[in-house]
Amino acid sequence: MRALITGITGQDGSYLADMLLEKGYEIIGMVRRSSTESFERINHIKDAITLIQADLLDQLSIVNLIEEFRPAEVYNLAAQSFVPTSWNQPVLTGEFDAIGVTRMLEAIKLVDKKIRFYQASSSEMFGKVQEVPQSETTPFHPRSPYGVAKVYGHWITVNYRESYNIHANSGILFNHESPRRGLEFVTRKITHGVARIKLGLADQLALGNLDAKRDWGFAGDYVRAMWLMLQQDKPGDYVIATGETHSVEDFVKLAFGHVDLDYRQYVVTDPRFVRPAEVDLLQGDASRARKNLKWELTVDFEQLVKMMVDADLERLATAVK
Ligand code: NAP
Ligand code: F7E
Repeated sequence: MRALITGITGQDGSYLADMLLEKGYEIIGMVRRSSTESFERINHIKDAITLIQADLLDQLSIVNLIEEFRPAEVYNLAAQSFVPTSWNQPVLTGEFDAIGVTRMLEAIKLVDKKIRFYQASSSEMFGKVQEVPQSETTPFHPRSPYGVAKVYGHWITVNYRESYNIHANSGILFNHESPRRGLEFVTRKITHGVARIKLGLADQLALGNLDAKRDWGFAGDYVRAMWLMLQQDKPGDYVIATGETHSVEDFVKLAFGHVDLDYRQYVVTDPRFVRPAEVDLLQGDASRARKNLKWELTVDFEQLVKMMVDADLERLATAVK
């Protein structure tokens, strides 16, 4: 089996590549051209995979890539994925996260409609939530240009499934984290901050809204759900979530507590990290995935927080030696 992964240098792409390699897949990774290559998350597997340059903005580069390698499965994980950036670069976010999905689907339609497709949709589509918990039938009300673009990506995936009978799947994934999470996202910002404070490298951590609630899971569990969707006879839409919700403050408390520190002595709030429109509460209902995909979690909230703090402590301790 051959799989194409866009966004292979990102958090999810790297975990998905690890898992598919273990299953014996041949992996083609799509990377965009950059003057400095940063393959930190896939350095450990780079000799086992094939990296090819193409870009979500360039239709022909995607068609050529799919035509040359004829993958059986395409996982479209590439995106501008940081919500605050989407207010500063709304047009580019739309190009990548909305129209980019159409470019991927058009390439599949042109080359081979039998190729199975996974689209990385997001709980940010629920935004100002219309019900709690959120499931596949909950109406969308996105609160950022990122969320709006992802709604387009979701519906164009559904549309190519219905119009051309393509095995096109939309995974509506709630927040998922890991030691490979980008440093700007709140979980990693916290665990990296905790490690720096514990090692005496910093004495403060500036955050935005501590009251926001998220349904946080482990990225390794979530990439397994992506693969499971593409193994089903029928394509579909699936919410992937833990079903639990916790505030940013809960995460902070647990992370500092893990290294015996009282967060109230270190955390300050900074209006620069507050968003123009917030998503206050996310909590997913993954019953369909558990039933149809037999998908299960292996890491709970507390284990996730501790895993991330320990990994940052180890990384920083090695770096300062
Ligand atoms: P990430 O770490 O930010 O990775 C994003 C990836 O997209 C990187 O490999 C990046 O490449 C690539 N990329 C961005 N623009 C591109 C372009 N124009 N052409 C080609 N590649 C491009 O994101 P992630 O957390 O792994 O998330 C993976 C996907 O799931 C994203 O679509 C995200 O929106 C979605 N999602 C994430 C979560 C979550 O909680 N993590 C939840 C729901 C949905 P560079 O290395 O070159 O920047
Ligand atoms: O923010 C609050 C912030 O940036 C979570 C992406 O993977 O998940 C992610 O989007 C919450 C928000 O993730 C800071 O206001 C407080 O309420 O970690 P985040 P996100 O915006 O939920 C979804 C599912 C995706 O699809 C996205 O691609 O934390 N918060 N203080 C802060 N957030 C950040 N980043 N920094 C702070 O200092």
